[in-house]
Amino acid sequence: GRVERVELRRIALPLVSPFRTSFGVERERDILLVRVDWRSTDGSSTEGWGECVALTEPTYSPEYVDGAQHVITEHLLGRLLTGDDLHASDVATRLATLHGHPMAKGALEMALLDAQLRAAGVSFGDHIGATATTIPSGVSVGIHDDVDDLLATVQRYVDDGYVRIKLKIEPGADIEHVAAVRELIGPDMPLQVDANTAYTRTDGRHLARLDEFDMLLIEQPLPEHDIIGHARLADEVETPICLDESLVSASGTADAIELGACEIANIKPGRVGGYLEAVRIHDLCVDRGVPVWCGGMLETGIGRAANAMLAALPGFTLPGDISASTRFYERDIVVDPITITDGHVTVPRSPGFGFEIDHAFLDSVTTSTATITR
Ligand code: OSB
Ligand code: MG
Repeated sequence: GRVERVELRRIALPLVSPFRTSFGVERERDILLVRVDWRSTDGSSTEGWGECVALTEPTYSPEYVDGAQHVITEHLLGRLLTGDDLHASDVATRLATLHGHPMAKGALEMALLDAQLRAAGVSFGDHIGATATTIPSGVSVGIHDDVDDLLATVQRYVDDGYVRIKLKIEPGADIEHVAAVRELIGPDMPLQVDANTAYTRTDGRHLARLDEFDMLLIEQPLPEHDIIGHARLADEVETPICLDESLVSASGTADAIELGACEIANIKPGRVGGYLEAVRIHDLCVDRGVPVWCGGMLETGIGRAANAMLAALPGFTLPGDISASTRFYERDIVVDPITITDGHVTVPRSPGFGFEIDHAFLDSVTTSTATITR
């Protein structure tokens, strides 16, 4: 089959409340969506959608949404709009001589996968052998200046039914915040923290003070390239060290595990170049006995549905950051947004990534549309 037409759509979705991490504050999500029209060899045409998880600024990783759109338009698409036999599983290989840009590449692969799986009438979950029908839902809680405000926010999420709390932390907003939240939620509720690279190698003793709060993991305490630093921290701190930003490929993940830097893995498809590489990382982590969970990037219903299918693989033994769409957005661009019931998300089952676009609402939040035809 071949890609006949690609639409790059930018949308703006206001967040229900500001989301603060150690790298900045998000108030509105500026998202790039990719729509492909894929024509199979039998002549039928199917539309597929991908979501690029790049943020507005290069704060989480080097990618940012304008840059992603530029590299897709000027460098990536040309390599996909040629020939008559393009399959989603070829996208990474076709783009391999272009360095970096995993989020941009992943969005293209996702759109193609969605189209081809819809054409075949197969869900992505079935395609990869995912088995769970529901998955436990965790929530990522931004940094709050005021501990009482933080406790009020956490209490709301507990009341909503979330089964695991993840607190964003940074130096100055860590030990006291974790202690207060642990006290609020009690000893049995799963709790973890995410530093988004805010600490340094010399913070081992400080971070070891978190051990008494019996948390699942500490996510990405050190800068992304500091694998050895994370390995040393894993020796100094009892709480398992989990990597997010550091893991950008399957081979790099295998190396980080071998070096003792990655006791738990956060898998984010966009960060690693797409859902197919995400499955490979899942498989190698299962092979090495490393628990995995699915991270999030404030996705719309497109990415949320896809993440839910991925997280239904058997190696995803820890609750992920797949919360209800209403955690971030008043209204979603899909017809049947992700919700939580008894703390769980129902895994979509329909073909492709299992969402349906709410076209009228999508149009109303669209800020620009560009079309590329071959
Ligand atoms: O580090 O996991 C992260 C959001 C944007 C960028 C990085 C991260 C996050 C989150 C939110 O923690 C996860 C979500 O989508 O719920
Ligand atoms: Mg993280």
